[in-house]
Amino acid sequence: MQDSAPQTTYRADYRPPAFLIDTVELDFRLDPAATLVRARLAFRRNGPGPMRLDGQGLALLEARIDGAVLPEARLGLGADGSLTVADAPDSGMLETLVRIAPEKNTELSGLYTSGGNFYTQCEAEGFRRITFFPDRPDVMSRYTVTITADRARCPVMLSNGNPDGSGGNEDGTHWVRWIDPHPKPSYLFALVAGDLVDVHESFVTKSGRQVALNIWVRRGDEDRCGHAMDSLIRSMRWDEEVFGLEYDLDVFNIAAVSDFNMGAMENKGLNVFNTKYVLAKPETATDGDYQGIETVIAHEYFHNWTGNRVTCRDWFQLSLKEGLTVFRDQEFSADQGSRAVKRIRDVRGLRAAQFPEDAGPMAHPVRPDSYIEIDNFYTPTVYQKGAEVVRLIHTRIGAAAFRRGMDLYIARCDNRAVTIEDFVAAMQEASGVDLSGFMGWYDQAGTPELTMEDRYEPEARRWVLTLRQAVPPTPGQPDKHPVAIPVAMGLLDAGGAELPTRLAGENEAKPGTRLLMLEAAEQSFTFEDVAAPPVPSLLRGFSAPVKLKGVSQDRLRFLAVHDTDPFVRWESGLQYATALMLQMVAARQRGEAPGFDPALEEAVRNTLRGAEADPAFAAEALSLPGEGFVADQMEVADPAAVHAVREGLRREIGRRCGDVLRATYDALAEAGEYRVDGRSIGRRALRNACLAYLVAAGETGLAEAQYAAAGNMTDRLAALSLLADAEGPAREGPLADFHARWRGDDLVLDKWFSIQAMSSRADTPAAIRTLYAHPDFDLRNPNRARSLIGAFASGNPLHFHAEDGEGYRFLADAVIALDPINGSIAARLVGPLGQWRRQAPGRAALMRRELERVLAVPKLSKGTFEKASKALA
Ligand code: B3K
Ligand code: ZN
Repeated sequence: MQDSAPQTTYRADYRPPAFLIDTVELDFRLDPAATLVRARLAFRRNGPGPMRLDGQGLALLEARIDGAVLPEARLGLGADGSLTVADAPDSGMLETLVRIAPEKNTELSGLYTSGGNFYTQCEAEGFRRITFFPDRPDVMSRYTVTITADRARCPVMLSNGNPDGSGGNEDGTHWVRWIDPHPKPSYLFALVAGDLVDVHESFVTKSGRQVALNIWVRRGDEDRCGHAMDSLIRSMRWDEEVFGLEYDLDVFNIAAVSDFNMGAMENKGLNVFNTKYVLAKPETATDGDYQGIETVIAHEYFHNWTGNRVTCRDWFQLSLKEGLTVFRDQEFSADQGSRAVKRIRDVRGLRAAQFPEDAGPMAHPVRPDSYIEIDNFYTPTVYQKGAEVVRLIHTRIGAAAFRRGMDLYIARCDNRAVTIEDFVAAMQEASGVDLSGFMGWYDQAGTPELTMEDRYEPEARRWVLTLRQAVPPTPGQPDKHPVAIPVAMGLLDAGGAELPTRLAGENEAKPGTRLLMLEAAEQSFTFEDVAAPPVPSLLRGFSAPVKLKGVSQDRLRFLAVHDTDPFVRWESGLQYATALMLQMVAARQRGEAPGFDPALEEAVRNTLRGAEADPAFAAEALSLPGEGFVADQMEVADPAAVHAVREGLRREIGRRCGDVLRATYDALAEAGEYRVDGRSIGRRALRNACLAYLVAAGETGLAEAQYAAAGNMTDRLAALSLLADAEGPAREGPLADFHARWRGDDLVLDKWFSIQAMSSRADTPAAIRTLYAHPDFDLRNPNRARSLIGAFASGNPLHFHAEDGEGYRFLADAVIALDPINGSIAARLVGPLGQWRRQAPGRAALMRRELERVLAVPKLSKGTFEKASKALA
């Protein structure tokens, strides 16, 4: 239980800061146990109110204004760690000296040590753990940073901006100075120091600026930086070409660290990355890892303009930078390879994480109204749904107007901390399109449901489509209003050919996909000159993040084969299979043995026949809907039944299509040099999809052989994850081999933990406990904690939802142990217990009990308190 109820912050309470800080001079004397931080802040009054500086866990040694020591009577230290200075003048220089202990910082927020080196993480509110400061994004300042440390311990010392001198001292220390010419909020401050080596390149911007690119890693990791560097260079070029945005400093540094709470951080000129999103070579990284690196490198780089140069007024506007930057990294990746496959993967991710969030206890708008702990709002809703909303605007106004809107947004908002309204206003002005109907997407939580109905009028040769929308109620938002939904669509004739379309009132028919705008709760669209009943293809490219209802199984089957839009082809197959699986689950629950739908066999054969053209697409089309996705469609989830049905289908497909699966598997055997390009990745994905079906049908030996022969991590891991479900030596041998081979490599060892955590074997609940006690398990390392606890709770619905509640108990035990070490990670991991409303009463009661047990812990972190209490509410 909390000592006092944590405070809620409301968006409506925003007030401009009482003081601005124009320049910041920071002076660090680094020491793991006792680092001294001297700060000189040039302040200036901006509005009413006292001078209040945020702080957390800082030992204040000295405070002066304009050189004069401030007596204790003028210094108010708040219970939250903040500092209030009484009778501050309207402008002046505030100087403080504080002491902090980086080596004791297990939260990994503020300044901390990892492997003996120093790193910072300041977003959202970590800078206050380094020095006293108005730690809010609307205070933008120019920073000069001087770092002094032992020369042997910290040969490399980095901060934001450009280097501005260095030198030695007689006591064995040395110093460096960094000046960042661009004003920035405190959350973008960074410092990295230690024994690091760099991999470097240079880049010439389109206007001719020479930029030194460095990736800083620990000695020995230099051979794993090539893909990150290549991705960085491609991102820099792409942003110039597509958005006209150029890099604005002389150096761009990336430092990789293995203890890191998230993926990466976009600090100005000094990105700090989780090693997971930097280090890769074929033997250690999967194709998925390579793609993750490309995405995250691009994302952080793109923040330089969307986030850093133009930043957020307050944290409620977080999606202003995150949604827009995810949209930009999605577009970048789409341009690197297959746009359709990229879209499919993004939609898969959205449905796996964001749709459930939007339907659960933590549902919140893309722009939330309140929070207890802002760290809890770095969510799939703010990121992925936020990107979808930017995409809606892009779809509505078109690429050219969107680019004009971006130009206007940046010109107008450069070096400012702004709001989502500023972004939408720029798009509206540049396009001349009224975008007010899109604001509901930012302010309402919940996934809209779109229902379709149609009728054909033969005499009038007319086809009428009626679309209805409804946004379900979410916590704190019982009533919703309609939003603007762009529906990209087309019509097919009975033979599958695309028809030109003419809406009533239009003069001539248009070929191909067109955009319908649904802006009311219900709207009908009348199409003229339609010779025969057409088959509609709706939401092409997933033109809006909604749930589409009312499409018959017959139409889905037809669209899965014939639609001209690859997304709808994939989607129709997925929806068809989902409906089928739900029927099979229902049959099973009635005690009937569900039959096999021959359409699935036909679909698999059909997919494999055309696979050569786009193997990555074929791999997507082959994979059955995930267990979580199917369970999400049920009123009351039944994870065990869903698992049984899905496994049964996989086995049956493997048996019936064994001939073509095997032929494809053999034909795709890697020949020649291993490559990480789109086509090679697609071929491996397809081959491993075939392998999974073949193993489901009993061909375990194939996976054993692949494991033993694999020359790259993608194939090795694909085989191992199948073997992890097997019985006896087929499993134990490879798992032991994998551990022995990679025990010195943290990122690879994470995979070893995850694979076992996600196994469907009956002994997994016991195995989880054993792994938790394994000498290689370390709760303090976020990647390791996620690799076991997160992989189990989010990636193993069968065992997480075990009837006896053991899965829930394990998660709660882990969260309780982790909370005092790293509350931010504990809060992230507790989430799955919030799904209790959709479980049967017995399981729901067990889940609630574990949430109550978490909440009863003394001194629970704010973040875990918020997640657990909202989950129970
Ligand atoms: N902006 C950071 C995320 C910070 C998370 C703080 N809890 C990474 C990103 O979105 O690019
Ligand atoms: Zn981001």
